Amino acid sequence: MDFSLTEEQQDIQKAAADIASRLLAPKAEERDKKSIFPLKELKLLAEAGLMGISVPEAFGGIGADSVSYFLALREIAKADASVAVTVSVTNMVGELIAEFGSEEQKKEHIPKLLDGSYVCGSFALSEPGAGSDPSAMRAKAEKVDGGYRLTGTKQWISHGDHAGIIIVWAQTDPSKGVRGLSAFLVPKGATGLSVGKAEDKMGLRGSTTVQLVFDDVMLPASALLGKEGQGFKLAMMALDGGRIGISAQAQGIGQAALEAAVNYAVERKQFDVAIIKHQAIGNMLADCATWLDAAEVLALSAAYKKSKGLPFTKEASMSKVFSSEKAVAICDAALQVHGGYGYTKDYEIERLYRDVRVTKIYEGTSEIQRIVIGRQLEKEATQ
Ligand code: COS
Repeated sequence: MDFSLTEEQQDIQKAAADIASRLLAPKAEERDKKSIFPLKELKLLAEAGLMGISVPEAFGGIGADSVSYFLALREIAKADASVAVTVSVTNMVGELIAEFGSEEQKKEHIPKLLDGSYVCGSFALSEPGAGSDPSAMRAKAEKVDGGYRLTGTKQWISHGDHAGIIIVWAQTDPSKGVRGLSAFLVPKGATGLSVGKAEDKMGLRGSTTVQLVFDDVMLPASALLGKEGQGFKLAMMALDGGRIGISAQAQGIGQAALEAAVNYAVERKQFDVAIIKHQAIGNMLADCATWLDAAEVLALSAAYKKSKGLPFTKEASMSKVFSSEKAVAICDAALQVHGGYGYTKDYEIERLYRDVRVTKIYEGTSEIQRIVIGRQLEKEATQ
């Protein structure tokens, strides 16, 4: 595999880094402290074309490859992980509609997702009793005259209260388990849709996470995304790509943590020398830098395969589990390097430490990623 970046990939990374450092980083701390959703910032990102980086140009996206997407998202996450989660999910929603939507669905929704009119898109798969196991899903979409009646409750929905369009998964044939799931496009403000509990989260406090309640929401037949019963595959395919996004997010947070720790360690003196000269600290930072480089290689491998249309399920899960677990370890080490100061809200590392933790949980826990990787190994050995 050739790891050199094309001119386009470098340009997109530079543009994202520039926007992230100018427009996102300066107020990331304030958004975290006051739990401010980044409405203004998302609009600016949409204007810069960064809400649909890998959505095909034919639908108004940049049409960049997954490597560019990974690089840009990592820059955004480095500045503010709360913004990155919204960019990542919106890109995932745009890609899914571009790949499986009807012509009308594409024309109707993708431009509004990308130009900021929808603010963002949401992905409503999880439920109070169905997180890692989508087969336990209770939401159902019953066929009625002219369409479907949707009922159920979705949980842990990133920015579900702001999204102009939500992809909602529901059972259309409960007797078939995951093979009876279907996906629907539900617009914000649909009659019967309400926003329930907003989670009071440990991190990513500049982003909202809500419950969505669907109480007899009537959907036209044209709201079905893909075919009936295809919902689980759509979700799994989207999550494969989404996991590259979470790798980017984890690595961006990890990079910010390492930079903060190195800067602190060269400034802070104890026993008459900068603490980076103490081997215990230098070694910790060395491990962090090594993990970040290794995580990058895994993510580039997954993104490269996705761009080339090659299978990348295993690589995406490897990248997600490694990036998130190492990023959590990096933030822990970086906080340790800051000593008591790192435990206060005066230093950025305190926010990074909180923000990073969820990367081991959402879009498939570390435990689920290992299941996926194990199954792929079995498949490779037996096919
Ligand atoms: N891409 C395309 N299709 C896939 C797929 C993928 N990555 N993974 C599974 N499928 C297909 C299978 O090929 C199978 O197709 P057939 O019906 O043609 O046989 C079907 O989906 C069912 O697959 P499988 O039997 O593997 O389903 P399981 O219920 O055993 O799935 C795991 C198990 C753990 C892989 C799945 O439930 C999972 O990923 N769970 C985590 C969900 C998650 O990430 N939740 C967080 C929500 S978003 S914050």
